[in-house]
Parts: sequence; C-alpha cells; structure tokens
Amino acid sequence: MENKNMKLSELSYKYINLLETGQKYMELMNKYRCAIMEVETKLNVLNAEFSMQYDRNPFESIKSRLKSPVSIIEKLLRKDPDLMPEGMEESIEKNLYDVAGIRVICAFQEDIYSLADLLIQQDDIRLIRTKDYIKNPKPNGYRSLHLILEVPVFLKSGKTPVKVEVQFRTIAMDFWASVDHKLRYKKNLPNEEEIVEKLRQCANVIAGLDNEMQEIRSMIETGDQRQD
Ligand code: 0O2
Repeated sequence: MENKNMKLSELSYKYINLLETGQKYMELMNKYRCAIMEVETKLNVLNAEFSMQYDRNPFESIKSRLKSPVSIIEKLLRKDPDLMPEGMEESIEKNLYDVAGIRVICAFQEDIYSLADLLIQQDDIRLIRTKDYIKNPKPNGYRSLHLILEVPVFLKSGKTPVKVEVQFRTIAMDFWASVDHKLRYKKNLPNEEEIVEKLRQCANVIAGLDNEMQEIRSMIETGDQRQD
C-alpha cells in the first residue's frame, strides 16, 4: 500500500539505489550477460554458415544491451505495483522478459524469418513468445519481429534458464525506430501530432521499400540460377 502512495520517482530512486548496491542484482545481471553471449554466438555461427553456403550474410549487425536499472525499476513498478525491496530480483526474473536484449539488423525481410526459424529450432532454445510487428505493425508504424527466448546458461552452481529478448529488423526499420525513439523522450512538443503522422507515413514508405528490395534480390537470385 505504501508503494501506491509514494510518488513514482521517489520510489524508483529508492529501489534503484538498493538494486545497484546489491550482490544479488550483480549476480542476476551476470546471468543475463552470459545469456546474451550465448545467443550472440548462436547468431554469429548461423551468419558464418550462411556466408559459406550462399555467399551472403543474413544480418548486417548485432547490438546488445542490458536494461538499465532505471528502466528496470520503472517497468517493474508498472507490472508489479506491490513490489517490495527484498523481492526485487525475483520480481525482475518473473515479470521482465527484456532485461537481456539483442537487436539483429538484416538487409532483407526474408532473412529475418530464416534466422529466427533457425534459432528457435535449436534444441536448447525455448521459445516463450513471438510478437510479429512486421506482419502486424503497431498503429504508429513500428515494425520488428520480437522473440522472447529462454536459453540455458551454465554457471558454477549449475544450469539455469535465462530469458532474452531478440528483436529482428531491417536496416530501414531500424532507421525509422531510432528516429521514433527520439520522439518518445520529448515531452509536450507543439507539433507532436504532425510528427506522429509523418512518422506513420514514413513507416509505410519504408515497408514498401523493404518489399521492393526483397523483390529485386529474388530477381537477381533467379537470374543467377538461370545462368548456372
Ligand atoms: P528499450 O530502451 O528498447 O529497452 P512486454 O516486454 O511484452 O512486457 P512491452 O515492453 O510493451 O511489454 O513489449 P514490446 O511491445 O514487445 O516492445 C518493447 C520494446 O520494443 C521496446 O523496449 C522498444 O525497444 C521496442 N518498441 C516497441 N514499440 C516501439 C515503438 O513504437 N517505437 C520504438 N522506437 N521502439 C519500440 P522499451 O522497454 O520501450 O525500451
């Protein structure tokens, strides 16, 4: 109850301080860090294999991040308003699926689905959830494929499953998301509606462009096969 009466910022501040200084939090973050390494390695192996077999790389780049303590606490307090200081780490593991985040940037949409399929077929990976914002874009135009995976991490204490969010996007979708991200952190812009509408229109242009580029690549590949 005390939680509901305190201002969010005050509460966040208190919890962030407690988190950052705790040994349990350090250990938890280390688990997420290891899980990122596991999934990144899997993706790099797939990239190397594609590159050998088809002479192309399915992704252009991979970025990874651990969610910051501020973002963790703010999201946690939204999901678990009765959060208590002594149960923070358990609540993070139970309620947050994106503490460990990997973003895979591909040139072509087709590669997003090939890579995602190859990853979730691996027998040590458990698919927890898929959100396909490419087939079903958000109303603002956001497009990406989000997978929540569980991957085993082998620590001194034994094997433990850890959740990782993997976001797959094309280069164009990533460009759009980075501009949109800037808007999210601006408050009370006088022309916000106009910007939102412009962004929505750009998202449609980008989706069209991604489809065209995919078609061009397919035409080039078909031409290659005819020549062989
Ligand atoms: P950050 O800084 O990227 O970590 P859930 O995790 O399912 O409980 P959530 O958070 O609504 O609930 O999940 P969702 O919708 O799958 O997407 C979360 C993440 O996707 C966001 O993380 C962004 O990275 C990205 N995302 C989703 N919608 C948008 C959007 O409209 N624009 C942009 N630029 N990115 C988006 P965080 O936690 O917001 O932040």
